[in-house]
Amino acid sequence: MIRALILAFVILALSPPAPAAHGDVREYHLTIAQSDVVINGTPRHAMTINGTVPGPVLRFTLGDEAVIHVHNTMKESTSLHWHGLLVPNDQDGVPLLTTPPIESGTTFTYRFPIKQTGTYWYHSHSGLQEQAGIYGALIIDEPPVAGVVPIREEVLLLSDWTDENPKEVMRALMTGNDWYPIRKKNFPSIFGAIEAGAFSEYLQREWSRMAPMDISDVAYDAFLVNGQSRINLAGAPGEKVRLRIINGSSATYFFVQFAQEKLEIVAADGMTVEPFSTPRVLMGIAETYDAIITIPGDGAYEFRATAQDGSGSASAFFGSGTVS
Ligand SMILES: [Cu+2]
Repeated sequence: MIRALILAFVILALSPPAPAAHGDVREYHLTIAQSDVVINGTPRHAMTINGTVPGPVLRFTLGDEAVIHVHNTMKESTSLHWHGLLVPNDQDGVPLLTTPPIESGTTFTYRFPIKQTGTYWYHSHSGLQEQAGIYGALIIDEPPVAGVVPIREEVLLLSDWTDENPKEVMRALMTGNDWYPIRKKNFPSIFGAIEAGAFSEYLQREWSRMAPMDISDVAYDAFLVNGQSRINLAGAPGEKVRLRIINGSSATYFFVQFAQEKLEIVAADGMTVEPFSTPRVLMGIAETYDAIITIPGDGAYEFRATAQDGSGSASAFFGSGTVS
């Protein structure tokens, strides 16, 4: 009896530990600063994460423990909010509501378990800092399956850029003047309205004090994909690529499309959906879509995100050579 117990004990002691049910601790260091970034060839003043706009892609696997150290080198307080993630309330990053603000010159460490998969993003939840550049993609993978090689992926983070101080943008919007419509050249003329037989509609709108064209209120200086208006990515004829598209803009809905091809939508806001094909998608602010594209042939094929009001676009070209 005792010998059997000792034997059982020895076997237990020698057997390898069972694989952990949960993954690794994934640690990131993010430094938030006020610095210049080059957008479309021009240096512009921004708020950056690790020196760039957008910040780095944070990548996790289901079951990981996220440990994210945020160092604030700015003169003002900041925060990071994990958009769409299920996290403990005190890690949600909404200052003065769930998490204390990260004061100037201090570090805060966010710590939460990764309990879901899919395409998400993170952004400052302090004042108007998100408009100034504090945002990035956050991607969570399924644990790898033996023998399954996932297709290539590209994260496409869309955003809108203004050279104005975001506080000035807010001030212009609050005064209800026509500064942005004039800049976008969609300011209606009273004579044009009379000519079109729409004088009463013109007066009605004037009375309501609404902006003349209400699709988008701000005139932006650029629309961006991964921080530039035009980027080039690899692509081979026949290759399938999974796009993780994120609308990280402040005030812009985007129509997204891929050359003359269809997008096969496989996930929305991080959740897998029954796949369907569509020529284009209108993405609201903060929405994410996963779309599979097939590069049709030789040459460069354009993924384009067009601002809903038609005032500009951002493009990612897949493949090289002649644009098809
Ligand atoms: Cu958000």
